[in-house]
Amino acid sequence: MSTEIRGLGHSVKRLEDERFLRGKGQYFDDIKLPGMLHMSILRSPYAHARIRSIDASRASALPGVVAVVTGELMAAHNLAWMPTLSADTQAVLATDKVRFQGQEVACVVAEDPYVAADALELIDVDYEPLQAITTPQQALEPGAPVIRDEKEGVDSNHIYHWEAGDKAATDRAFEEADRVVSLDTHYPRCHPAPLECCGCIADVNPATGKATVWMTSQAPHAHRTLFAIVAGLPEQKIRIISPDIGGGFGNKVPIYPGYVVATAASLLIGRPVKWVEDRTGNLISTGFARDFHMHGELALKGDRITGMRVKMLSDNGAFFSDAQPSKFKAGLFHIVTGSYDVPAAHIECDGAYTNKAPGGVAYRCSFRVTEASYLIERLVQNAAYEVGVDPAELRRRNFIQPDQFPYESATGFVYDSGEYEKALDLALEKVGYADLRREQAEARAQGRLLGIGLASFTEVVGAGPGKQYDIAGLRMFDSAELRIHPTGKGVLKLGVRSQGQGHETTFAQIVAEELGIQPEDIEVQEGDTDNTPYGLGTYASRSTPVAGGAVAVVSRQLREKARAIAAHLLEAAPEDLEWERGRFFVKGAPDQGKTIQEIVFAAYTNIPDGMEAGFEGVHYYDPPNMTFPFGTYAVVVEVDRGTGQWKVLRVVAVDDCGVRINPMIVEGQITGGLTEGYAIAAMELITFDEDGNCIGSNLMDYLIPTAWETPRFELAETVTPSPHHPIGAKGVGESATVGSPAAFVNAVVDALAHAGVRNLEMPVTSDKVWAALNEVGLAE
Ligand code: MCN
Ligand code: CUN
Repeated sequence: MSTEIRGLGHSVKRLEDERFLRGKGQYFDDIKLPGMLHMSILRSPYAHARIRSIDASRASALPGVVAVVTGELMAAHNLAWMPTLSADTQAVLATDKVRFQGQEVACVVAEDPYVAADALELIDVDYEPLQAITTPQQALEPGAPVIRDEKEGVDSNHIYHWEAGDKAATDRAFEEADRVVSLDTHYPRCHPAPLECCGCIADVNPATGKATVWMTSQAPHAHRTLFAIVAGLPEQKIRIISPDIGGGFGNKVPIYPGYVVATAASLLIGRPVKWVEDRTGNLISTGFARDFHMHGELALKGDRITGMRVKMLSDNGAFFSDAQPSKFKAGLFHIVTGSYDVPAAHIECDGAYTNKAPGGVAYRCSFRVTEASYLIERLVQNAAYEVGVDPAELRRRNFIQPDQFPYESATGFVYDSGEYEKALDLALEKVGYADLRREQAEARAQGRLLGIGLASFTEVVGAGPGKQYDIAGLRMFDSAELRIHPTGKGVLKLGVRSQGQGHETTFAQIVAEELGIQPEDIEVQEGDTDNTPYGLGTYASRSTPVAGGAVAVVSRQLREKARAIAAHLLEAAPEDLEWERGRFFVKGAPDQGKTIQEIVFAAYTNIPDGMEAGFEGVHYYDPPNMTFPFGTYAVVVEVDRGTGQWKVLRVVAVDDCGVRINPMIVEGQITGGLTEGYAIAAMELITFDEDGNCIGSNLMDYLIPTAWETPRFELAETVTPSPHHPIGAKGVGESATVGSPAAFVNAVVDALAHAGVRNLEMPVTSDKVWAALNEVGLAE
């Protein structure tokens, strides 16, 4: 018993990295099938235009071209439109109009990828350009051209109105307030831009009718069911394989037209069809993120927040395709009261169509928690300036207190656990807050501008519970199937799908914790729908809260079987046995025991009469609640009065995601998330000109940070277990991107706040800071 079992809390090196580091991962583009054809997509150059005609004859005549697929052909198979996860419809290939630049218009299927690309230029589309709408405000003006005029009874661009909270109580709080602090801000449109773009290989076998689709999917099982429903294919004849994925970040949750057309083309032609999206296609047409225009108000009595009011207008692009599992139109945006005990809150949300790519829920979002967290943390800082209390202190005075958990927020969430002050205090201590405030004052006296920004975020991750959260009716549970082979090593199959998060390591560690089998002895398999139990996929940091729960429960069930077998082997009563990790022994006689390996071997060779052979189990876990990770981030910046440039001096990040399975992987998640949060605050932005042309269609215009731009991060932790999760873990995959943008922006605003600056819009570029410096007379 000398080798330590590397269960929870061990920074086990990532088991999957062996193949990745050797360049031996298998991404969909590595797969080459005999007779495989290649598909390319013709995209609309216009943001809004009527299609008068499409002439594909020149393209079809190009040697090597096998087929040109148009909207008309898709319509003949009832596939020109598909349903979205937000109960809207989305064009697969345009028939009547194009509604955003980059929209899919036609596809070429050819023997060779270069021929497929060349043939695109030979497709003649006659467009009649229409006025493009590029903001939701413009979209809702009376008389604005109706983008979705194909929908019966639709005569405006308004998509939804949605409210949460108690309006009357909130109005009362504002009437009784002695101060109201407000902020208007836009969380800009940005893009997850994973290293690997999207794509698929569809292989419909003409003999068996089986459709095997390798695709970049964060949710292969749900996608299989949706394929079955949309295409009318029998579900057992669809196999979705999500192979290794080169980053998802939410970009690979939706079903894209490319997948649908490639599958239809393979079905019609009888040969495999591969579609590889290029970078521009990815940036201009696939799930973008954010684009929320927010107006927030806090009611204050003295230094206490007594009410919150939010009006939000969201830009959903041309199709309402938010891929999120709640019945709430704006996802989980109503977590906007954050870490604070806000007695009354009311939020009103409206969504509008514009001539931009659809999406909105992507990029480490927790389903709009990112926008919510940004708004409350910006507002609280401004409230501190107005009340004249230090921003850290105002937070402290308004936090939900540890004895208030489980805490029901004014908008209806029940927070599971939190110790906000502890995380704040640790961050303040690490960053040396009191000294920094002194330094800031001294620097100011010398004409230098230092800023200190805080964000004490609370997230909500881990959907289900199934009765509250579903995708197209599919309840948000998740599953684990564990099978240990006779030699005591085995396979763990999951319904989720890692895109880089390290599942092959962390989920094996949960088995190690519960059964005492080393992580190296458990192979974790995900992504193949014919080979894994049903699950809803990996997004919104739900894998650990949900699939992680399933792994713990199935392991514990097997441990009970192990007890019965051990009792048989030791000729003892099961209740007389005691468990220590990896071994059952007779109480009071520790040398009389059987290791888990001996017990598993017996499950195949020497079972008691009446017991089923084998050592395997499956569990479908429906969590009783979400988990609510939290933390405090502190950022220190210096602003250059001559240029408006700002430089990050320190970033201290305290995260609490409950019990950490693998601290190294958690730190990796936080480091990546902070990098993305910094990038969103500082440089990442997808904009459009007035004709709806996408500015940011390539990585020269859409700036993502390299190691060079990325600041250094100092990480720390507190551990407040989730009381309802089997191993006390909360999700962590999105926290840093959710929490950190406000900390960065707060820091820059803080540097200028003494001169009255209260807002800077993301991305906070030097020209915006320069303008602010000039406005308040601080420019040099
Ligand atoms: N973990 C842990 N202890 C905890 C919580 C998590 O050790 N208390 C580990 C997990 O076991 C897992 C990783 O940290 O190996 C992330 O876990 P979790 O928070 O459950 O998130 P998911 O696995 O569901 O991943 C989704 C999340 C999301 S929504 C986005 S967006 C994102 C992110 O993960 N996309 C990523 N991180 C990413 N990291 C990489 N490399 N690539 C992406 O596409
Ligand atoms: Cu919204 S990005 Mo993650 O949930 O896949």
